[in-house]
Amino acid sequence: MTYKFPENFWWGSAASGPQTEGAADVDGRKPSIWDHWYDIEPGRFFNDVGPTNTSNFYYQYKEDIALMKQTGHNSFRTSIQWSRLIPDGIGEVNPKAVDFYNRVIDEMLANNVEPFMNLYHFDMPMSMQENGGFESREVVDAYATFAKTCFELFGDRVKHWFTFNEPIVPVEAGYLYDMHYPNVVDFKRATQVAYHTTLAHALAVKEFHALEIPEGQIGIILNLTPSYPRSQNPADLKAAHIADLIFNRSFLDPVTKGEFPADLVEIIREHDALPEYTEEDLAIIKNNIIDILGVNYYQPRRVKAKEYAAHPDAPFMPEHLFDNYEMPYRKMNPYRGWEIFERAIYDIAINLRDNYDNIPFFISENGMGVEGESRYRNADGMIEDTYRIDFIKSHLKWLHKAIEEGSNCHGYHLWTFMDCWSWANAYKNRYGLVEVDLDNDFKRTVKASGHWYKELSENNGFED
Ligand code: BGP
Repeated sequence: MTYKFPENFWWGSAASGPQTEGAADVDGRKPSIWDHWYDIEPGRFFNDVGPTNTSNFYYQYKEDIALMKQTGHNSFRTSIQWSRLIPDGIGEVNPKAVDFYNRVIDEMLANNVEPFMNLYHFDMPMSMQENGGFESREVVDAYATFAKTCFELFGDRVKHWFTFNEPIVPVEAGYLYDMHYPNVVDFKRATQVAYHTTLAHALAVKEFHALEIPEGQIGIILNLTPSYPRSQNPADLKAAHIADLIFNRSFLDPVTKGEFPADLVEIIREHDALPEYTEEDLAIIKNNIIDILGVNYYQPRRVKAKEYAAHPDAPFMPEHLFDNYEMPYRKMNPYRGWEIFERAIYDIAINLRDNYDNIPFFISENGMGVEGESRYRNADGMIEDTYRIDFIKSHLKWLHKAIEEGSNCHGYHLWTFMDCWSWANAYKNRYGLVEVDLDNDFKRTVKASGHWYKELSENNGFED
């Protein structure tokens, strides 16, 4: 069968500044929370590999953009590092950073790779974290100023902007589950960070729309992970509904409809965790909704009713209201420990069609991280990652079906273009269309998936 996608479909990939640029301490950049955390707790990172050098994009961007073209990209997302552009978080703009991002953007445009720019990918400048991070209302304003600075500097050439990548992740990883710095475990502080992130987003949208950039669009990138109930038993359905409210609709509703779901607010109130807010700020959220949505999808969430009550002395967690559920015989990516469930991409698209006014969206991340890929190297030195090609195809089939049924999807970006540094997992799992050899001066080699991706993009689809 032939799977053809709509005209001008975006084929490309996503990455982020902190995961690819390297050059962490040159040309005026100052530390983000990642540099600081690595300094104080290097053992928290796989094989003790930190964020200082990542994949050397800062120096090799020209070669990389040529490889983007070679692998069929018509678009590519990365992020501007706040800690590079405004090293102290507020105040002076770093001219060397402006020069670097200008060169990257111009090189992409010269190669017909459209730049999609994100403004925050888990990377709070350390100076801002010291002022309270997103618990602080002042840091919210500092972020809005940073966003406005970016639109003014680069908005003449960058048309697709995103305020945050997966804003729920710093909330859950940094303020609930002890997975990211600042390793706080506190539901109330987590809701304050989530609320302030939504407000920071809305202020950036407001600044963007005020500038009236021709053909400009602004959005946010959310990891929408459907919550599937174990069964149709009302207790399981309720558990899934709660998980959906906390992990999806907490951001999806305010950014598309301007309001937080009433039953989510109720849950937060019941657990005495309402954030501090003002009516003026709620009005900013209400009046500044997005033009386009990016959807990251990796794995489904499966949920069942709670089996046992939580320990009365344990800090409150969302999981006190539901249990995660392991479906028997689920298909797994064992390296990342994530279930592979392709149909969810269709369910997300149909949910956006039916419950979110069919908002324009694209798949902004989807991908498969695999450990030890060099064992798949062939005699010519190329990694034959057929599992990655199969993974992409099987997701695209479901996306295609959703588009045929009227969902408003404009593109597909893989995570990621070249192997990159993945936070605490460092270089454990590789996701790239292009291999990066860390033992050989960051040498780049296109994988089988990279060659296949070019055909996919040229044909605007594939046969299977
Ligand atoms: C997403 C992030 C990316 C990337 C990806 C892969 O959640 O937006 O930055 O890291 O996941 O996941 P991981 O790095 O955890 O393997």
